[in-house]
Amino acid sequence: MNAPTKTEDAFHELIHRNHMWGLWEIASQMTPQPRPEAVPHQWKWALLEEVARQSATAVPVGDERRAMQLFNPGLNGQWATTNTLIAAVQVLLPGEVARAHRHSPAAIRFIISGNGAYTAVEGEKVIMREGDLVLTPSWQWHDHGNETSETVVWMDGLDVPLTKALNCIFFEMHRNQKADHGKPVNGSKALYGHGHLAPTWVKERPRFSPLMLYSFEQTMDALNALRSSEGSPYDGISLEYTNPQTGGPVTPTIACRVQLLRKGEKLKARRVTGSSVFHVVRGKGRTVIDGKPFDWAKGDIIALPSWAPHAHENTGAEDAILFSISDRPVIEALGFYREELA
Ligand code: GTQ
Ligand code: FE2
Repeated sequence: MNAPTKTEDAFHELIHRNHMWGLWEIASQMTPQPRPEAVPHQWKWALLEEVARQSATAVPVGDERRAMQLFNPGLNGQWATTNTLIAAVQVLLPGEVARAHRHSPAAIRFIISGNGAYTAVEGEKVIMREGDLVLTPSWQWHDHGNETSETVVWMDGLDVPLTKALNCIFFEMHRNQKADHGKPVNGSKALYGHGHLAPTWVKERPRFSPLMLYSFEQTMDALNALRSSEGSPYDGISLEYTNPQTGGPVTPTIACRVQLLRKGEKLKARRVTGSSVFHVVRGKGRTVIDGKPFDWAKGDIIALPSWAPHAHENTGAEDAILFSISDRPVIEALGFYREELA
């Protein structure tokens, strides 16, 4: 589709030999609409769980984390779940520590199973529980540790493909296994985790949310409080995790959402610019993407490319809850956001 058709007369040979192409040869790349190479794809929990289980004995936690990176089948072996985002499933066994490091790509974690392990972010030990969202914004030192007796599994989400495309990848290993954990445990939640009430004496305004832990308890309280509202006909009761100082997205590049699809709820189809990755927190349902049904259940992870028409439906006997990450902050900042109702 994107390969130029070579017209090899003397003139075209001259320009090609000298690293030039005529616009007339490549104009088909200026497509009327986005044509992502990434495809809609689903990783079922039965598979992810089996891989997570086998990974525990197959690979140690060395300097690199035991994180299975989900490669989009349409992206030819690139480190990418969508064109801009990577999702992974990470496993940390009792007693393990994943070495401290920092990188320019931002990361988020959504805890799938296991309670009480920690990610230390720039000196703050953040205790992770099932359903929590934990941030590791750009260039923040972080190490993970599991001082509990149960294995912990979480989904990572990072903007690695975007950062790579911009040629802005930086990475640094810490000289120590653990960075210093000098700040109070869950300190950012104590300071910033009060919804619409933010401390006035704090003068720093980082580019990312200063709150590192968004607890599942608060998420469920909000979803339950709103469960009898109408919500969005496209997204149901859909809530964005926000920066408590600004009300904006949690990081400049990655937005996080959680949405409740009530029993029997069938949402309307739509497409938007920008890509996302969904993770099923609870319940059963079906998302039709580009006309293809994806039946999902707890633990599944689904890649949704830009501009693909999609419609969610709860097909189970209970509430369904979806967590998702997207590149929407970038799309909006650049003026590229569009939506089209199907
Ligand atoms: O846990 O810090 O899936 O640095 C990829 C890169 C996880 C992490 C990933 C990372 C991490
Ligand atoms: Fe990392």
